[in-house]
Amino acid sequence: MRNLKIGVFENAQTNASGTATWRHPDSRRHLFDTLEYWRDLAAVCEDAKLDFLFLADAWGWSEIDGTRPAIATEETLDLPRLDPIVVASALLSTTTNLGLVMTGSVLVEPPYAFARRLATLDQLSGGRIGWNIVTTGTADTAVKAFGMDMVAHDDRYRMAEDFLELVYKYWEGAWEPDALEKDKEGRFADPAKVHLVSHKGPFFRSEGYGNTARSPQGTPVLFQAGASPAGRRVGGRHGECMFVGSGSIAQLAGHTSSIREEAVKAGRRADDVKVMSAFSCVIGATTQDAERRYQRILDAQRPEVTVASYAMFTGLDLSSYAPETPMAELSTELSQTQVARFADKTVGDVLADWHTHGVGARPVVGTAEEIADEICALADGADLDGFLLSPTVQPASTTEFVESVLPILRERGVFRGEYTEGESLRERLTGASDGALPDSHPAARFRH
Ligand code: FMN
Repeated sequence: MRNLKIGVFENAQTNASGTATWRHPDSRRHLFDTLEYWRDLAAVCEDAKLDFLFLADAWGWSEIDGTRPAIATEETLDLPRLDPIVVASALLSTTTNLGLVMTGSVLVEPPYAFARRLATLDQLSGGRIGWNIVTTGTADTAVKAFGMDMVAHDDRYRMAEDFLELVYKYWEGAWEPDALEKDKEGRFADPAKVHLVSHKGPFFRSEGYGNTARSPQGTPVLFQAGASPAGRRVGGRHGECMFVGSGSIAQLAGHTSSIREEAVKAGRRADDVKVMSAFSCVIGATTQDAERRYQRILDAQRPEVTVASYAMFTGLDLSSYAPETPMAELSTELSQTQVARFADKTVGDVLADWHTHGVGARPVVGTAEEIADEICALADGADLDGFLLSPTVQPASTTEFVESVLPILRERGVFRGEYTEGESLRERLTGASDGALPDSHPAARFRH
């Protein structure tokens, strides 16, 4: 019997993932810039005993031939957004068990400062923090904003390896877990348990003491979602939870086994990596009612977003190609996944329906029972550890899922009724016996 992990995908912005559903009457996403939106959503997730709320992120924007298209602003495809780390910190005091997972970019974040910010969150949350390691979608525009040169796709993954080694040294090695004594009759901390860190890598250098002492988990739970060969290698070596896009049982089974193979190649166990698939659904009282509700979501969107939206993820202007051009002829230094997944399609095919799904797939549309069946079939057929619920209209999609699908999953014994698996996010997600990374993880070698 599976014990599914379930998180909710969000972005601290109005639209995400290439679709633009913000005009839908039930959407409250335009209120993403209010604390109430996040507090209420986090409360729904925590009351439902979900594993975590995930805050995705990007730094750049949509650009075609060096110009930001007007429709990107009119339909708020990319900007404005809020900083997910700050949003997460605002939720620390409104939640007690819910995991808070956020994207952080190895391309633009300074690793020493980033290590301190995540350790602070992990400390104050009592070990509920996860980090989604990204090389950054929209890297082409983000680098301009940061005054940097563009870094090629696979070099960004080499940067990731270097960044990770540096932050591991601080999180795992700078302060031993029992360094703080806080003894007013004796001393505050034991100098023998505080270590100087030195790192000279191909991209990053640092020499110093940890600005923060060891937090409950040391290293926050490591999430990763890179799907290219370079991305999967980094994920197999470092990821504890891998996000994969949605797809058929056969597609997902292929992703899951290739991720587990990468983990084994890196000297870890196949199940050291938990695989969670993005999952989107539209629920109705009957199948026909669900189809009608899905059509209303589609009708709320302007298909004209497609060119700007696709360019945001890939830097490619599909309107500049003949519609019959095979997608297999295109290449990008941005998200290679968003080109490779259409290898059997033409530019015209993608132009015709990208706006209906964006980086995701068509949602599963049906009754709560049908959706629960699909979740169980996908988990069993593709060896998945869980799902990242990717809502179409927020917060309604999350509330409907929690109220109608979750009780069925509980009845079938595949989802928890209470938070019982330990205090930290790592214990809950990976079954670890305490909050620390296992000794088989590459970060463990930096411990004293
Ligand atoms: N990329 C980002 O830049 N920021 C994110 O927040 C982010 N979240 C993701 C969440 C999920 C569920 C998935 C499947 C992917 C996400 N990605 C995000 C994209 C991946 O990290 C990765 O950049 C993308 O799959 C392209 O990888 P590739 O170039 O290795 O193919």
